[in-house]
Amino acid sequence: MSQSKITYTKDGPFFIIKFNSPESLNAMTSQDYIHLATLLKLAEKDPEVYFTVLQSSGRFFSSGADFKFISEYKDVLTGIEKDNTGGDHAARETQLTKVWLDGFLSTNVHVTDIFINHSKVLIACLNGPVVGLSAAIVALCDIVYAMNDDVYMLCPFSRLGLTCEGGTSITLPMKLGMNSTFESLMFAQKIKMDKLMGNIVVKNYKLNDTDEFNKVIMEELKTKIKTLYLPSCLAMKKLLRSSLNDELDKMNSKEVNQALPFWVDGVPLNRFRQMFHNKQRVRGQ
Ligand code: CO8
Repeated sequence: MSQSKITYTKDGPFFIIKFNSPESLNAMTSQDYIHLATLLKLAEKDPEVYFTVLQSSGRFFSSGADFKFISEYKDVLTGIEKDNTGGDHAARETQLTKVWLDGFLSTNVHVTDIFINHSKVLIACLNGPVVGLSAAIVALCDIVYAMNDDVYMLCPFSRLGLTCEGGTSITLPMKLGMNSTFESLMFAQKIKMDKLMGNIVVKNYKLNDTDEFNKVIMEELKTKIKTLYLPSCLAMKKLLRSSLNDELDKMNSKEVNQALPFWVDGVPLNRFRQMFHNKQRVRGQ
C-alpha cells in the first residue's frame, strides 16, 4: 500500500516524510513517487511548516524505481501487440507512446516539478545508498546529511536505457563538477562518500543505526532553529534557488522527452524485467 510505505508526521515547523519499506530497500512505484509529491504539496500548503525532512528506514535510503512494478507493463504491451492489426506501425507507435506518456513521462515530470518548486527548506537524511530517481530527488534537496561512509548515490541510467532525469543534468554537474558527473553517469558508477562529502552531503554523522541517526538529526535541527526568524529561511531559499529553478524547469521537460523514445522502443522495460527475473541488478562499480 503506497500510503503506509511513505508516512508523514508534523513536529513544529518540521514536516517529516518517512520511507517505510526496508524489505525492498525502499523501492518506489510510480504511485509511491506521486504520493511523495502529494505529501510535499501538503507541506507546501501548511503555513506552520518551514522545513520538509526526508527520512528512511533499513539499510538503503531508496533503491529507486521498483523493477517489479515496471516489469508489469509487459502485459500492457502484449495486449497492444495482439490488438495491432495490419502491421500499422504508426498506430502501434501511437499506442506505445500513450502507454509511456502515462507510465513514465507524466509521473516523472510531475514529481520532479514538485521537488524543484517546493518552497520549504528540503532536508534529506541519507541512512544508506540512494539510487535512480530517488537519487535525483536527493540531489534536488537543499541540505543533505549522511549516516556513515556506506552512503553512495547511483544513477544507473546508462545501464537501463534511460537518460538524465529528475534534474540530474543540472544538479550533478553543478554540485559534483562536470567531469566527475560524466564519469559517474556514463559508466553508471557509484558516487561514493569521498565525492559526495562537501558537494552534496554536508555532514557525515558516522553512526550505524538508522533510528538513532534520524533522531539525532531532528534533535540537532531543533536546537539550530531556536533563535531563527523562520520566514527569513524561506525568503533566502527563494533567492538562492531563483535562477537555478528556472533552469531546472526547462530541463525537466527536455530530460523526459529525450528518454521517451527509449521507452517506446522497449529498452528500459526489457532491462527492468531482466533485473526482476534474472536478478541482473545494476550494481555500480
Ligand atoms: N525494485 C524492487 N525491488 C528491489 C529494488 C528495486 N529497485 N531494489 C532492491 N529490491 C529488493 C530485491 O528484490 C530484494 O528483495 P528479495 O529479498 O525479496 O529478493 C531486496 O530488495 C534486497 O535487494 P538485493 O538482494 O538486490 O540487495 P543488494 O544489497 O544485493 O543490492 C542494489 C542492492 C544494488 C540496490 C540492488 O538491489 C539493485 O541493483 N537494485 C535495483 C536498483 C535500480 O536499478 N533501481 C532503478 C533505478 S533507475 C530509476 O529509478 C529511474 C526510474 C525511471 C522510471 C520512473 C517512473 C516514475
